[in-house]
Amino acid sequence: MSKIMLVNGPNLNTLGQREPEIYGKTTLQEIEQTIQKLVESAGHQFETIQSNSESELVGWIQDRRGYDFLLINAAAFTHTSVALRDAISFSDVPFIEIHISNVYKRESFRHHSYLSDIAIGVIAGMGAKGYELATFFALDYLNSR
Ligand code: CA2
Repeated sequence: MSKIMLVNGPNLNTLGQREPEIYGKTTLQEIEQTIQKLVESAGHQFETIQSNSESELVGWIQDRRGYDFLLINAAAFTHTSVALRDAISFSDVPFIEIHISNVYKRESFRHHSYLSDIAIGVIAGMGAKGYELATFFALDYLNSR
């Protein structure tokens, strides 16, 4: 049995409430429930966190030992946080970077990510479905280890 962690960064707790033309209408709770079902029905363990605090996310990634795969939408911290990059890098856990919107169609400051070059892969622009696609990849990856 493997352990898959879903991590969501700042403001994603308000998903579904504002800017539905960019982020859709699905709430974070709905996303978490969908991913939990996918992971648990494949026989793996699931844990999730959302935080608006960079320090809390770094601490959480440092403290949780024994997880096998990370699914992360670091939201705005994707474009700003060397600290989050270092924490993920030191944890040495394979991960997929997820973005609901297509960041490359948006402002240029969203085009750079501190995570992409150390991720297994990146999913962007597929809405909330991107979380499911990343989970299918993670399950396949863990099964073929
Ligand atoms: O597209 C994504 O998933 C992002 O990671 C979302 C971040 C943004 O800073 C990244 O560039 C791309 C923003 C998350 C804000 O969440 C909201 C939720 C509801 C309404 C408005 C924003």
